[in-house]
Amino acid sequence: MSSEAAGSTENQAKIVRTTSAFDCGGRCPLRLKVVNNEIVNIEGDDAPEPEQLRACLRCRALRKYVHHPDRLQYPLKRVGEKGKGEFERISWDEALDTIIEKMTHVKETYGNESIFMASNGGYLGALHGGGGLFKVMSMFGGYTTHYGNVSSEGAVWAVLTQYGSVMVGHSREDLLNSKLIILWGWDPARMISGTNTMYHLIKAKENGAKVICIDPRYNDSGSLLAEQWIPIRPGTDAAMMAAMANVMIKEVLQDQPFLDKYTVGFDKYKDYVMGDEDGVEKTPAWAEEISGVPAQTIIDLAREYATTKPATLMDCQGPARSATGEQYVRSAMTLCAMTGNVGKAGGGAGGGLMGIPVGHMFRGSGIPGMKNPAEAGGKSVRGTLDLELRLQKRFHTNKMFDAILKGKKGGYPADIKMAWFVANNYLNQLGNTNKNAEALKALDFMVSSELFLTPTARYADIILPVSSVAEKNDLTRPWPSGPYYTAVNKAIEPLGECKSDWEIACALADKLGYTDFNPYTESEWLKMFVELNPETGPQIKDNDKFREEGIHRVKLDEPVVAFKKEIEDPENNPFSTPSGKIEIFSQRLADTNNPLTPPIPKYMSAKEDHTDPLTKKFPLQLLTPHPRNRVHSELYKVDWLKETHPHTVWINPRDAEPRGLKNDDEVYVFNERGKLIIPVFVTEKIVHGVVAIFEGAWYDPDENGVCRGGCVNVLTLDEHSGGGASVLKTALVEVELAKEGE
Ligand SMILES: Nc1nc2c(c(=O)[nH]1)N[C@H]1C(S)=C(S)[C@@H](COP(=O)(O)OP(=O)(O)OC[C@H]3O[C@@H](n4cnc5c(=O)[nH]c(N)nc54)[C@H](O)[C@@H]3O)O[C@H]1N2
Ligand SMILES: Nc1nc2c(c(=O)[nH]1)N[C@H]1C(S)=C(S)[C@@H](COP(=O)(O)OP(=O)(O)OC[C@H]3O[C@@H](n4cnc5c(=O)[nH]c(N)nc54)[C@H](O)[C@@H]3O)O[C@H]1N2
Ligand SMILES: [Mo]
Repeated sequence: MSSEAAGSTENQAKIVRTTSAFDCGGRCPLRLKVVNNEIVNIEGDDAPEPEQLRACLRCRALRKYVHHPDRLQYPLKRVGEKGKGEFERISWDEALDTIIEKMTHVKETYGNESIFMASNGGYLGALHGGGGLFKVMSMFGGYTTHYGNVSSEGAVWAVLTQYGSVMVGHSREDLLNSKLIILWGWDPARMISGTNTMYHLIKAKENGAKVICIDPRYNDSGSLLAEQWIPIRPGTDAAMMAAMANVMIKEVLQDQPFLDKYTVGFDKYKDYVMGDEDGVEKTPAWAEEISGVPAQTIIDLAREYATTKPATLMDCQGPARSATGEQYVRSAMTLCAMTGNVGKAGGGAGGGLMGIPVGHMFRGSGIPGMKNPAEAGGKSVRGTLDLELRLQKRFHTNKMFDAILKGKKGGYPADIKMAWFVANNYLNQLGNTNKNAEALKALDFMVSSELFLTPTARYADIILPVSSVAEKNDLTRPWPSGPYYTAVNKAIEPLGECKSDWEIACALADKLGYTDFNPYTESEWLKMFVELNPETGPQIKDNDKFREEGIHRVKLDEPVVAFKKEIEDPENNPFSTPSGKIEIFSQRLADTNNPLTPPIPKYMSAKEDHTDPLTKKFPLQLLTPHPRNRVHSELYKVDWLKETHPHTVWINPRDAEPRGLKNDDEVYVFNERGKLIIPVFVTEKIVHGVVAIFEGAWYDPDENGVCRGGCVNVLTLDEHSGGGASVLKTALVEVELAKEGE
């Protein structure tokens, strides 16, 4: 722990240099001022430009989260109906004994596969996160879990198809080398995407780069940086991209030598784009009809992108979290190759993930894991693009509640009796929340490890209170770009009887008699993680200094450029695909013969997009962006943050007027899955035919089933795309004025 004396008038005041561990797009270095076990003030990084990593509004409000009066401080058992929120304090012994009794009963009666473990990114530390608990459960004989990164599976699947690698990003200072930056469904002013990203985007703009924003919403980054906003109908990007390819091919603007040397299958994409494959040429006029983007705008952008070198097309994960999301990412990567921008400084490979292989290693470098015995057997999933193989022992993440409800009869690999939710609020955060609530009611036994009584935790039989990031020492990681490493330093003693997930795992292991579960102290573990990690080991020579400062900045000799060596020296550095090249056509996909995952990228329509006949009943497409003032549903309780960004539904005046809606009216937003009530924000910042509600507001159903909290997932689908993306951005809704008295 780091502490500096801070003046004699404030008794025992200390400054702790640390960071957060949220599942956020950044990682802010913080200085917490602590008096009498209370954080009284927060300041950000004090490094000079250009290294300074300026803290965001969420981290600046951290003390209101840590010390929130609603923080859970003691183990609880449910005494009322599921979901009603009536709980009674119990001891840790009673809580853990009850859990062990139920685990043992399920194991003996139904088998280990009937225990479901759900974990996500609520806490991204290396030691104190949920990993330890998963190890205990493996030692206990195993469990069923879920597959598919809820954030980015569409993008992950797409990059593995085309590049064979997830490291598709450039370090952010390379933006200064770009002449044209296309923000295609990417809004880093809000979702951050690396704490230093906006700084470098602003510098790039000052440096003369032109910035263009393509998004159904005039988003925060677009309004700050862009010279042009191109509004687009959701789910139609692959059509616009195919039309851009059409223009480039017709005007011979593509970088043919690059395509010949580094890619396979461009001819097949060309056949699709020129209409030789299916008789439909993918012209700008064709794409205008689908996407709503004027043909001339598409032509102009195609010419500009093909002739301005170097240029970077920054696609992201959001539009990929949709019914055909991987097609958007694959099409974007194809344009990056057609313009010869892959592997070049100031260029970009697309691929939506933006990670660089620096500052990446602390998550998952934690406790040595153990194979889950309940997943033994089955066909190998290594290197496969066939989702079915990945789901032979697991549930798809966005299907976990359907699987709990339907079990083996519904075609899932297990019948679940008991579930443990660790560091997630999935009832609220996955598609189709009303159905999710039914699934939680159907469980025989449920545990939640939480800091707050979240909508998910309200259904638990036992709740275990978890310490916050200010109450432990750990290592965390910047998300996704670095280049730096961060240490979490303990600022205050745990509130009440809170324990970290790791401490809970140790206590459980102890009661189960696994005596060798935790052979090291906290500081030994953390030191080992740094030393044994092949990346940090050689970098961080002085662990004490690193912990004291809470950060180690990596000095790069030159900006990191994805696939630089593959492009500069292809003979010695093939791409990690079967062909060793960028696979615009994928034989692996051709072999799976799945119409949802064609071997070349294509525009495809989908259920609940703008072409669905259901639009007659529910005519508006629903966007669900990530909230500026929260991390998903975390920080929801913090009043300071609530004030910065009132929860509303965005609607275009052309859609508001015929419905008789004006600003601040309370409206219902609904479809066949659910209904919520929310004030309306009438704005031209969203395209006609589309509405937006930020995800993460807490589910709060009234007696009529109307969600008073405005949780957008009462409206979304619990489905996945062909490549495994959670379909959280494709849904149709209607909006109407809420009736008086309701
Ligand atoms: N403040 C804040 N930052 C966060 C998070 C948070 O909750 N709050 N969450 C973090 C996490 S876990 C993740 S995964 C990332 C997510 O980051 P993203 O996935 O990038 O974020 P989203 O808000 O889902 O979507 C980005 C943008 O895509 C636009 N969009 C939606 N559909 C389409 C489409 O069909 N076409 C086009 N062109 N654009 C479309 C949206 O309007 C939005 O502006 O953010 C991280 N950062
Ligand atoms: N409609 C729609 N839905 C979405 C998205 C979208 O774009 N649209 N985005 C999706 C994405 S990208 C993501 S990543 C998911 C996020 O889904 P979740 O991970 O379920 O969302 P969070 O709200 O971050 O929930 C994290 C929970 O962990 C708790 N927590 C914090 N620290 C700890 C800890 O140390 N231990 C334990 N046990 N708990 C802790 C917090 O209190 C919080 O309740 O949401 C998805 N949901
Ligand atoms: Mo995410």
